[in-house]
Amino acid sequence: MRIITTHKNVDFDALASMMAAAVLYPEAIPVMPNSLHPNVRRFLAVHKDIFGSRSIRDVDFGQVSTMIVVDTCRWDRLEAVCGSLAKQEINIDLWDHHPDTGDIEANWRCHKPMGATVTLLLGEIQRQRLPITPISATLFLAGIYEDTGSLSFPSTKAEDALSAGFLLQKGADLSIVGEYLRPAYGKTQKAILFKMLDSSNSFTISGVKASICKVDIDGHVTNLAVVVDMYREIINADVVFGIFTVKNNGKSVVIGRSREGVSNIGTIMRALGGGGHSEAGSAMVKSTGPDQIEEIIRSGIDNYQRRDVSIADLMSFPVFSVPPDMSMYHVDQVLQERQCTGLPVIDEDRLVGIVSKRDFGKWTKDRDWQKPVKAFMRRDVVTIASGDTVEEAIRLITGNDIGRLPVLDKGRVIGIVTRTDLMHYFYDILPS
Ligand SMILES: [Mn+2]
Repeated sequence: MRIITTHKNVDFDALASMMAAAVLYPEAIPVMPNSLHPNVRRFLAVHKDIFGSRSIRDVDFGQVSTMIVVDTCRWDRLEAVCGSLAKQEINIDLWDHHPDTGDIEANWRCHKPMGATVTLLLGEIQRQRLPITPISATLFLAGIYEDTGSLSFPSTKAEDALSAGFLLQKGADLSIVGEYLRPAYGKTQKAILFKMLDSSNSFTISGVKASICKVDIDGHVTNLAVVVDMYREIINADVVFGIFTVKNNGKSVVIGRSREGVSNIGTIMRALGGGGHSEAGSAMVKSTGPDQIEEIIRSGIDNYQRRDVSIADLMSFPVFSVPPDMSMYHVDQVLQERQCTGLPVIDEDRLVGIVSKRDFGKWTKDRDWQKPVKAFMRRDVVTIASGDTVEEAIRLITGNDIGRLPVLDKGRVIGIVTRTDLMHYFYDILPS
């Protein structure tokens, strides 16, 4: 078995490098360390299905023949269980940009000073002309931006900037990159924050503590979203909006932030021609003045109903299910036919378990294929009610590390919500 792994407390460069390595070594399995940087955890809560990986707990290290190590060159930066490999006769490929030589003795290495490790891997991906998707390009760009401070750190190399250009050509989405990285906060941003605090205007609508700030700005200002985040933290409101109007052309950038489950910023921003999700969103408004924008926002907060988008709007149906006595061989066929990674197990309208591709890894003997699915399914199924919120679904999927939630209505399964459905919601491509 060939595995790809990286350092503990996985950051965006580490995650991006693992996934870029997966492009270069298609037969190797990315293995995720247990500890993740909070930004990466938040990113994977939504993108886990796209960037598939195996948890380090599920790897039999005795079976590893090759390990591709990215973004570190030291054993003590890997999860402790990888240490057993140090004594085994295995082949190691290493990709790293850290200046020290480290103690991992690789059979082959690409180890050079570079702003980000993923830049090294992207060099090879470009050389081999391997295809990458816009979503991968977005992750790779987040890796470069994180480790180079958006190409501003002195460690940045020309290759990092060229790779960033290449990724933008490949469709990398800067708004997603910005959403997940903690961006820079400089003098201009600080001045705007002070203006917001000066003109702070808080009020309560339908029990929600809200604040809308109208601020004039001189021209394009980056990272206004960070300013709005900080403003919300300082004044401790549930919902805040910044309306930033450019003095010479009258255009406004509108940015909204909300505490979880309090409002739906995305709906309000769509009314202004922008977009977003329940907790964050933005719009660029051309022909409406700041006072009128404020009116639209106020009525949007007022109209908000917590069940605006419910699980019933997101779920997939009809639900394909299997009976508990079906053999694993047939279950596997159904999974392949339906092109899904898991199925509920239903016995006469009653949900009795759930089976996922993961469960197929539990046995090694061939005769297990003939055993019924009930011998392998998970019985403690986490479910959600059709009227529940998207936030609740995200909490359940992330908290339980599961890929799908059967949706129940009066005890019957009426749909299923997968991590992919949630991702569509995040990217604002709700089925209408
Ligand atoms: Mn790095």
